[in-house]
Amino acid sequence: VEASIPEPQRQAWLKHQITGFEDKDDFEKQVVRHVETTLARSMFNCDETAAYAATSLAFRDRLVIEWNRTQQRQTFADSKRVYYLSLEFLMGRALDNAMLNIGLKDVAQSGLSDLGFRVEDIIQQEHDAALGNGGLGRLAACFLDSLASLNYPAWGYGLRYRYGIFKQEIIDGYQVEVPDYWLDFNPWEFPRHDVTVDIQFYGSVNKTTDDTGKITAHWEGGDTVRAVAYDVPIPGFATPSTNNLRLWSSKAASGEFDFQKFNNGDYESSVGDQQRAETISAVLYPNDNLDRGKELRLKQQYFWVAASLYDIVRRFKKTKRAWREFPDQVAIQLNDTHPTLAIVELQRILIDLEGLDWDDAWSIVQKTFGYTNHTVLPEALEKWSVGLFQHLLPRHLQIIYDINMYFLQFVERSFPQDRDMLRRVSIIEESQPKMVRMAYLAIVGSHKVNGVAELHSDLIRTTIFKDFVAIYGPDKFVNVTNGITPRRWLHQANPGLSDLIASKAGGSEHFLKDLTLLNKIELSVDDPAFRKEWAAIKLANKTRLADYIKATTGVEVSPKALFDVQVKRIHEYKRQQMNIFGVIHRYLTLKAQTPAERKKAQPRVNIFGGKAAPGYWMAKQIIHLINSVGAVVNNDPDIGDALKVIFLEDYNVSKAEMIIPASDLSEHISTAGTEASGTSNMKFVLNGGLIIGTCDGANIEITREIGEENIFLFGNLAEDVDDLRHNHTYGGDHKVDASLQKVFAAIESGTFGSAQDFSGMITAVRDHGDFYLVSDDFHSYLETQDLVDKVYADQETWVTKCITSVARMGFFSSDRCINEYAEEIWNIEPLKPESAAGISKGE
Ligand code: 9GP
Repeated sequence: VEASIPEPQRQAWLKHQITGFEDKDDFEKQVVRHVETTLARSMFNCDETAAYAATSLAFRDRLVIEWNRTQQRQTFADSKRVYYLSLEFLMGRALDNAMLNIGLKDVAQSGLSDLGFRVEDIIQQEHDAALGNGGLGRLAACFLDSLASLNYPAWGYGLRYRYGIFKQEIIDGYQVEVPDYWLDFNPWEFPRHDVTVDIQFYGSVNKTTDDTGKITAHWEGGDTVRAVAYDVPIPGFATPSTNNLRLWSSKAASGEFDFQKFNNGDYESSVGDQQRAETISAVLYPNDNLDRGKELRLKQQYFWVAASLYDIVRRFKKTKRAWREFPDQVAIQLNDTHPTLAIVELQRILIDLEGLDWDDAWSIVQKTFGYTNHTVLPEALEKWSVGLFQHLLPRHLQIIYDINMYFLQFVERSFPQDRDMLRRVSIIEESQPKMVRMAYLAIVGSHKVNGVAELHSDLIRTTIFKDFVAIYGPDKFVNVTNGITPRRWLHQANPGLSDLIASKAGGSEHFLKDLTLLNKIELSVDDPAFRKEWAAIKLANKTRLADYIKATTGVEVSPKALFDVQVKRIHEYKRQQMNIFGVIHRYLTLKAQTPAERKKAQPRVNIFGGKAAPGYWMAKQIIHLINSVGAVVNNDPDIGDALKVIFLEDYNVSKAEMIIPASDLSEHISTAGTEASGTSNMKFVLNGGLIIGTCDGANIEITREIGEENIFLFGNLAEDVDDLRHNHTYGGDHKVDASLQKVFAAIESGTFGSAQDFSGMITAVRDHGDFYLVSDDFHSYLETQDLVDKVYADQETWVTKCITSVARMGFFSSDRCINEYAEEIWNIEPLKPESAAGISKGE
């Protein structure tokens, strides 16, 4: 029964409409109130943590008011919404973002100063919300920012992991994983203990036939786990629109604990059900671009999509529309294959629970879903064994078999007698054991499939999904090149540069909403005052990072050196190994020089950061080598400032906000054809750094936008990769470049500690086929790095390149990207705050 205030009493409610603080005085009042009442403290024991909590709560109050209004507006407008299903949302910190998006950071700054705090220190108190691994999760977070900023009616759905991605410590040069207790205090979420869904697992299927001969399946028995909603408000920039991110947490459906067992003295197992249930949302799987096929992961996926769909369907049913109108009201985007079960779950709801015919239901399903593919790496493409499915989700497996049967019959009609085609495209792989191919299921169940950069979209059309293009025609496969939110990645991360740009590009409210306005700064490229300020901002950002490096690693680096940065997940395909081999080559070259020659060399600081999946042995070896090289180089008196090698511990979103603005050169050097897009490449260029990169992912479009003369490209092309690999293994002509051999010799002679520790990295290149083509690209990598040194020596040219590049980065806003999704895939319209009127019917 919906609670609603009777008409005569509404006046009293309206009279007391709450508003958030508007000015400094109001803000201070709210902070003091929260310190004294919500936190039960006083000015005598208000430390920075308490001040952070109270400030967040003051901002949260404001957000919640707008958030309620936005939800009411959306419900009242009753227009189509998009639901973004992502197993990862790498949100980072919320307070700074809320201050800037609402536009009251200066109020907070002076208010906090009155109360005895510095806003920068308060912001630093917040723990990152690290519910993601890398680019995929951060993209989802940028999309939420754009959806709210552009006023789209949109919800995100994810899991509320009790432990996000692990915290990385470096001990004796090795990565050590430590749990991330991020939920200790989190003012940004609202538990909705009244919004729960019971989710079924295991059990069996019974079929019954009614008088008309209609067969209905009943999924019975098994276990039930309860999903509890936690809502996170997502503020738009310079708009009151505040969207919702709903994260599900698991708990036992059967109550807190088994009283019977407890009374019998069996204390441990009395809480067993509760613990088992909570395990589902306990941890984020720490793999980036790797699928391991674990049962708990499949459980997480079903738990999350079933709860989300229940919620979406419940909301739709309140509108009392006919089912066929579902796709006019609901668009669901699958962020990678992780939520693909949603396709099966919706079909199950429609046929088993709502009694629709298969065909009617399936047509609704296909019109509702869109699928984004984020990788072509085979090890990242999800497959689940049929046996596991049968055990965990028996009814879903039956539906998958039916989906596959109808799909293969459809294929057979267009490609009669082409048995090999049927085998190739079947959702069920006829292997031992049989596997369900989730990407194929996602394609078959969606009306659009998109890649995330032009090269990647071309590759999926011509390689992994080629047969599906032949089956469905080319229109189903589209490209939407990724983007980043300039609010976090420029305005928040680099306020100095943001303000300078704003002074030329029509003010921050304008250019941060329409990033193409960046092109206005190209007019100032020759303006000496502008250039001077530009360089000063970069130097200040580098100095800040240098201080941080000194404080955390003890190594002193000169802000005048060229800062060369590679921060991202550690992965062989991203080729941090090639980077560190290049650093070793530089070290050996410097060592062979006279002191006078060394003095002339361009000083560099090579900065690395990134986590290795705990079970990824080679990635951990790469981290160890970087640290071992650093230990030698940084302490070699011959070298001094000419070269420093730094590994920054525990790379995450808030550290990225500090590191990226301080970069002169960043490395995006994946083997061509392996990095679907990359998004940090966009962040670095937007912050006035140049990039060295391969012709891969979005590097190609960045080059197209900023001009070839402003990027350092090198290496083999994607189209040549297969042949090169083939030749390595079968051609007998795999020669390792002479300078790389010298690098290997130095490692093997023990220059950086026990050679054995790094033998895997060397043999992978020299003896095991060099799958990632390090040896093939090494020479042109070194040449290009030499070119970087030369160009950097001429600071005037360098600064011109940086300014010009930033001016041309407008295309890479996630706003552009979201507008493309809205138009080409979701068919949704923004809902501007002014257009709404009326009172809510309740969400
Ligand atoms: O590896 C891609 C990365 O290139 C891309 O930028 C990101 C967002 O589209 O997705 C990553 N893919 C995955 O993490 C797994 O598919």
